[in-house]
Amino acid sequence: MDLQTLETWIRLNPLISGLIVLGCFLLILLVVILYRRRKLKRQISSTMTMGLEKTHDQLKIRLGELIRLNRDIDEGVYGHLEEVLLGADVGVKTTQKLLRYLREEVTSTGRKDIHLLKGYLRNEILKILNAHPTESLIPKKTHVLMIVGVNGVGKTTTIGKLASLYRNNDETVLLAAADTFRAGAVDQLKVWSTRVGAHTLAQKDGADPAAVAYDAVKAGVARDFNRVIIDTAGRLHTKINLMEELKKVRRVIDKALPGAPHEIILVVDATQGQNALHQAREFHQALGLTGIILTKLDGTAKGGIVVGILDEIGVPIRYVGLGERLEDLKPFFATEFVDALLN
Ligand SMILES: Nc1nc2c(ncn2[C@@H]2O[C@H](COP(=O)(O)OP(=O)(O)OP(=O)(O)O)[C@@H](O)[C@H]2O)c(=O)[nH]1
Ligand SMILES: [Mg+2]
Repeated sequence: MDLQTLETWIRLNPLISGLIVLGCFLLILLVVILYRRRKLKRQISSTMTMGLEKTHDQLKIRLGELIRLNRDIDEGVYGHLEEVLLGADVGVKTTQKLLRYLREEVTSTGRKDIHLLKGYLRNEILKILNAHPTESLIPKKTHVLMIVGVNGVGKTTTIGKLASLYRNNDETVLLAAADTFRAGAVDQLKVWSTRVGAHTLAQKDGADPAAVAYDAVKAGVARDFNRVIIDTAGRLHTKINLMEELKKVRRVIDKALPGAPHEIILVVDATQGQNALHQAREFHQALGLTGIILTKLDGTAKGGIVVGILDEIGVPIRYVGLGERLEDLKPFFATEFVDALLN
């Protein structure tokens, strides 16, 4: 068909040609959406896989040794597996639970082939992780997050990364420098703030942290910010009790905006192993955490701590830190985590 005939045909059949154009447009749109979704999924997976490389490699070696023995799953295998899980810092209690689940599954299926071990383990870990799902939160108009944790775990860095995620979502973000104890903490937060296009509210070093938090929340509401993120100190003068101070900050935030903070998130350093678990327990008892962020998973072969913390504390893990770059904070998805660990 030459161009002229096509023109005549289109003129005579406007409805059909319109529908064909619309169909082509929808098809292209669908292809673009699917491509972008795949790309996003791949990006998330690869950072997760890279960040968990040390734990993954360690598990691969240890489980590989076990599988090469080519025997049935028996008491000896359970014993070896216990060592492997404890070595990955899953923790005593959760390791016992995993072994119990495993025994139950092997008995109920009657299938003891050692080559099924990884698949079984995947199921049991997912059972534990899915017992405390991370529900997606609907943010409040001015959503206030209070970030807590002992010194050096990565609070301020994580706040910078979180702010970046929100900014990428076109949200306005105010960072409150309520760590007034450590010299340089305010400047560190300001650097992050500038880098990601957020705003900062700070007073001078040594100011009352609760007063900074109060002012920030009031300013956040008055200026219609979508997010207010409060950075806090991880250590105070020995005379002052950290938990009491943080409770005071929380009370004062509630006075500035009733119902806030909407999230109290604990940051823990995964390289600290069982110590991270103790911290999570202590902070949860004192403050009632709504979420946990585990940082520095890239720096440890003991990423099993994620499973132990979620199982023992029962507070959802919101994000994991997988490196020092801005894009190295990833939302936590159980299946993706287990796949990065075992595949
Ligand atoms: N490898 C790696 N390093 C991280 C990660 N998160 C934070 N860090 C590093 O941890 C160090 C401490 O981070 P900060 O954000 O200053 O920790 P903080 O909890 O605010 O420390 P204080 O303010 O002293 O209580 C920095 O060198 C960060 O770059 C991570 O996920 N992976
Ligand atoms: Mg800090």
